[in-house]
Amino acid sequence: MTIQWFPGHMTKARRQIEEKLKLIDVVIELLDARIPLSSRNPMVDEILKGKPRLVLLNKNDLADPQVTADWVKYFADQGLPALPIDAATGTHVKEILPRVKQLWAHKIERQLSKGINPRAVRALIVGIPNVGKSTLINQLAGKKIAATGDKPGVTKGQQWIKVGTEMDLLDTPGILWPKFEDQMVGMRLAATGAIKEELLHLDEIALFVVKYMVQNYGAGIQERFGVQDLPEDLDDIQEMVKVMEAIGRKRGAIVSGGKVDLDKASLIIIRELRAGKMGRISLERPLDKR
Ligand SMILES: Nc1nc2c(ncn2[C@@H]2O[C@H](COP(=O)(O)OP(=O)(O)O)[C@@H](O)[C@H]2O)c(=O)[nH]1
Ligand SMILES: [Mg+2]
Repeated sequence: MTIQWFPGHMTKARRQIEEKLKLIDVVIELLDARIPLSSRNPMVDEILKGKPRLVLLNKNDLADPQVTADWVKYFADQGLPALPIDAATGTHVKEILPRVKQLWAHKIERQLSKGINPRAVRALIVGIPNVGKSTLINQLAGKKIAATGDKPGVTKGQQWIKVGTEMDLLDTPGILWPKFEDQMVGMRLAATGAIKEELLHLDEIALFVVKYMVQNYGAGIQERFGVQDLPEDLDDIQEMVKVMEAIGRKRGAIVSGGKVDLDKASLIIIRELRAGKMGRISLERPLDKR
């Protein structure tokens, strides 16, 4: 992930998506199931201007299934259908086409009633960097990948990928920027690997992860790292650092003199989280304070 977002880049990204929107019927908004709102572009409603939209909660293999179910309900309550998927393995990817068709069914019916042969529904994937857009495009393309080349009315350079006979997917996604002004959003993005960790201190990110885990997945920490007592006061940083030290000790992150190397411990915590080794963990809930 190399994009550094400056206001000029945002304007350009927005313009590029608006160009693509002219060509398409349905938008597929890709979010990270572990942090759906933090991985969402703050202006997405404004940019998409009421296009029919399917929300996909990707990387659901790493997210807490119960929390993901809460998010599906959260989006449904706002009138947005949402579907959890794993683009990497293709789990539930087959359900995307029927959902997209549902969103376009009214148009197809109208065309049929006028005696017009309906064309394939045209879709575009949008999302922030690293959310899995390319992985999903490849997964949807599968072996049936068939770039149809320059169709009339298609912007130069854009190609359509045929997903069966009923959906055409634009081969390049719309890239959106996240809402990093908010410090908690930045933490969640860094913890999941959506933004470069060099932008934040590793120990700060690890501290955030440990605090969230103590709050929501305490038993997991106790089992995996053999930490006996967990702090009751979530704002007691010294106690949280002790948990980090216990994890570091368990993983052998020791410097000479037997002290725990907190940087190393932080890296271990973040790596294990991202690899799903601590279990399926969500770092954002619909009811979290924002
Ligand atoms: N665990 C997991 N990893 C995924 C999934 N989808 C994508 N990834 C990984 O996320 C990273 C970014 O994916 P990519 O498709 O390049 O994101 P893009 O920047 O939005 O195009 C890659 O390492 C993918 O392998 C998923 O469903 N589960
Ligand atoms: Mg990509």
